[in-house]
Amino acid sequence: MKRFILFILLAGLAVQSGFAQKPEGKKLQISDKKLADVIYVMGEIHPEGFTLDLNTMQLPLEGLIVSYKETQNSFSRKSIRKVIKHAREHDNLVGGWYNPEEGDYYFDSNRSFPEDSLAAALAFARKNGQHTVYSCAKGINVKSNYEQHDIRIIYDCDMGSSTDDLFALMMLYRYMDMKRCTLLGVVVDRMNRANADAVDVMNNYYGYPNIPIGLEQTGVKAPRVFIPYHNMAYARDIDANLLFKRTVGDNGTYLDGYKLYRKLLAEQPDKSVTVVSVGFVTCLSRLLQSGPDEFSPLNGVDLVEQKVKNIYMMGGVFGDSFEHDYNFTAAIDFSLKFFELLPKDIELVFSPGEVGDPLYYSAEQIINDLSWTDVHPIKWIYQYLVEDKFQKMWDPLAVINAVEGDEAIYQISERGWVTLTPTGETIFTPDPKGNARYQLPGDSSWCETLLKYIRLMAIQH
Ligand SMILES: [Ca+2]
Repeated sequence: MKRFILFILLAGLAVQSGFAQKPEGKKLQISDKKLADVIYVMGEIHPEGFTLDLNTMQLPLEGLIVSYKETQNSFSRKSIRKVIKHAREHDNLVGGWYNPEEGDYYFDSNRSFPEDSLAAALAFARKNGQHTVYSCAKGINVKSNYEQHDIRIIYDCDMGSSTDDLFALMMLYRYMDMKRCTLLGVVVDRMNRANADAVDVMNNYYGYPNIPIGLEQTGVKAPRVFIPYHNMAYARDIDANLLFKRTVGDNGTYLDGYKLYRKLLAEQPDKSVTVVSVGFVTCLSRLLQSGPDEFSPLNGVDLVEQKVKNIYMMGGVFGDSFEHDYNFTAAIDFSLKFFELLPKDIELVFSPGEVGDPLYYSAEQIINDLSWTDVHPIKWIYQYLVEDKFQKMWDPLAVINAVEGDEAIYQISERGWVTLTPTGETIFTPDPKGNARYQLPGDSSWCETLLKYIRLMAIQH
């Protein structure tokens, strides 16, 4: 019925304003009263929210939509005229949504930013006291209402094999752009200088050239490599010039991974550091086994206990899957020590493989999303090293969880304790006092939304 009413209203408008034969570039002349009727019915048809372009009377297919503060709290039909007035004086965009808790419709005047200008859209949203930015192209909301410099992250990855480590790192830079976290440092737990050099490339490419990098010196011997992109840092163009800038360069050195942990942790306030571990736990294990040094008089266990708040880990098998976890089993001796020594009051949230398994980011999508530039470290991999493949987005799920929190996006298990067996099984024992929880797999629409979110981040530049 409501759709029918809207059709009548729009048909009336079309006749009245020559909508059907609108000459290019000519704006519609619609009375505000008629327009208010249309907008109110739009609200009823799209209780989840809508945006209407008053120039074209179309719903925009692209753009990051943010509401203006001036039309905040414009609810119910009587407020629409004021909203229209503001929109006409500004961007000619009107939005609306239904608030079921208050049983009323809200309307606002909106501004649109290009889809690849998320940081600018979020800054505008904060300035205007708005909680979310809506991406028309992706159909998802991005939270915007706060800055979180106090989320201090150390990112610990096995760079140099699967590309999800790169995408997770890309997410962290984007979150930094959005002022949602502070990346204290990157620990590379897969041995080989080239893997740390790849992080140096990423730091520079994304505008954070001075984020410290540590590199595992005595970790897993010759682990399996899925995509051999470790030579990315040395890629050259046809004139033999290096493609990517670096800070550390060929002559610089990297601290041993656990040493960088010690240095960074010693500098931070107590119980303030979040570790995102998406590779082997070799550096974490060596950190826990370390003694006092030039950075801290504390031993590793005490230093971690004092400084670390929580750890988000890509790993573990808790659900229906019988496949053994890769990250823990590939470095089983280190992993067993890690589980043995980790102080019991440090919060652990696992992101099991099965949660990220359905998030396929195809090579074609990746190249397409990075079409804003010719030269890009991740794009280079898909242009020259792999063809016609996809990457499952496991690692970004730990990053998103660490930055966005435990409730907003994920379904998380009850509390319990996790123990690791010598064959690499992760055993979960429920206990309300336990320090561990794990992400539960989402349905297909959840997976789609998460992949869209990662892709929205990838197009930012
Ligand atoms: Ca990884």
